[in-house]
Amino acid sequence: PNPEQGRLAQDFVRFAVEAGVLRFGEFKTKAGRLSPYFFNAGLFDDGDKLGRLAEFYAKALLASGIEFDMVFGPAYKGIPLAATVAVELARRGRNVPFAYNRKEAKDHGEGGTLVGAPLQGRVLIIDDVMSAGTAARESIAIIRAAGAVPHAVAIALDRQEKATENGQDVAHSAVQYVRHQLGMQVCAIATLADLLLYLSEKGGGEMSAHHARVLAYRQRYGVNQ
Ligand code: OMP
Repeated sequence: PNPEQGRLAQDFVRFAVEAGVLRFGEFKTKAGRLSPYFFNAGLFDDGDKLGRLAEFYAKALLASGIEFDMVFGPAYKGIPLAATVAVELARRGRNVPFAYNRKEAKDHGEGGTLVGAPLQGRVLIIDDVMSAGTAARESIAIIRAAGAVPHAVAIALDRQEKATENGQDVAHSAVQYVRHQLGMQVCAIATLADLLLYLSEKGGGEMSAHHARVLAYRQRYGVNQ
């Protein structure tokens, strides 16, 4: 990662901690792990925070050089993310079509489960966090079924932990799987490594304690980068 991306990642971790979106304590993850930290993107809960979040995604995406023809927001949490990032990209001179899915098919009106621009070309999925990779698989299936190409994924946080397959831990992370097995590009604003760097640089009693716990968690569930 270049210095500019490293700085953006540190700014983002600080923003997420100060906004109370990234918290420390004891949390159960979707995969059933007991985590000393949790990133809850639903807590970007006012216009200012959502706008700043979208700015981080747009900056990270533009710096990554990843090419894409449109953005897709997976229901539910990806929808406001993709919408606000599409607005921010347009503001920065990169106006692209936007679409999202419903979780339930509608049997009247416009029908179907897809809303917005038709899914076509190289699609960028915008989501919050990737841990074990369950959510990403669903979006990929939707995009393929529509005849478009699932080309890239943008997330706020890559937890860099072992994916699970049939309930078993495997050696690679979900992001590594998406990159190497599916051949897609992944842009993460920040990673677990960025969070550890932030905690170690902050130092002090409380932050050192968080750092130790997050490090222990990485030793147990983390992957080699
Ligand atoms: P996967 O779908 O297994 O990759 O897990 C990602 C999902 O886990 C997110 O969309 C959230 O629902 C949830 N999650 C977080 O939001 N933040 C975290 O820090 C950790 C998780 C998680 O449960 O792993």
